[in-house]
Amino acid sequence: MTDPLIISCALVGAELNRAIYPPLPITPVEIGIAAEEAVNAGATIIHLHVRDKEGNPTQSLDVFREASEQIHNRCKCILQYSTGGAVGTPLARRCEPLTLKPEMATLSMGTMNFGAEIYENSEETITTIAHRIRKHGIIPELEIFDYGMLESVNRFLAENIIPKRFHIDFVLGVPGGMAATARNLVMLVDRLERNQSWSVAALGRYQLPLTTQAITMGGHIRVGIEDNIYYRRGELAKSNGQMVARMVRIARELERPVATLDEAREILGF
Ligand code: KMH
Ligand code: ZN
Repeated sequence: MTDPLIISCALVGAELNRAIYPPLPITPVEIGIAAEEAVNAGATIIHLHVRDKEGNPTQSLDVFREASEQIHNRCKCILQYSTGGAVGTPLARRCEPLTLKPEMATLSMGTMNFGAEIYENSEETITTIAHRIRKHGIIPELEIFDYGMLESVNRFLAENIIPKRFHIDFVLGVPGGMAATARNLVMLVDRLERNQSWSVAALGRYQLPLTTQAITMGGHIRVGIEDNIYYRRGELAKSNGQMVARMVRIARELERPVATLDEAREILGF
């Protein structure tokens, strides 16, 4: 039987600003409110990036702590910290918030062009972040931007670098990574072990079709402003909650139940 659908919401990311998306949640209070809306709409995982007082991306432990408190005071969810941060964030800084021991954290599985920039995830970087994740008993979400990164997972597993329990997220449509096409998603999923939990996050206009495809394939989904600011062509999304609510409606039509928090924790192997 297909597992209930885990919906993850990526609230803010590191690449956007208010000139691009005016309602972007920036302060810990705004991030807390955005998380509450997303969770009330049906999300069980909040993928978390935070911003400093000027609105710039930061991996500051203090800001992660503040935002996490704001979220936990408002709603119950699995917090998933980003260890990717923004392109160019130094390794030590990327790891900093992990000492707060969130339930989940991301682990990007390879270096890539990221638009005009280079998103650095050398073997040393992956190994260092993976070590911290293991040390704190965090469940990693392996971020797969390209097919070769999926191939690397087995190598890092064999070398005992990444823990045995992990979730896989295919992030498709980054310029420099794998395109967000239906065929690519099928090809990636075909490479997985049968019981491996996976989700898809697709950028921009590909978010809606690829997440809908994942629902039909038995996978899980990530939506949210980090990946897509448009509700439909030419119309900015009102909020993260609005994006989650649409996927809940689609899942309902497709007769795929949406996971409760307990179900999500069980599926992810907590
Ligand atoms: N901001 C990207 C460079 C993650 O959250 O782990 C990296 C990213 C992945 O967003
Ligand atoms: Zn992210």
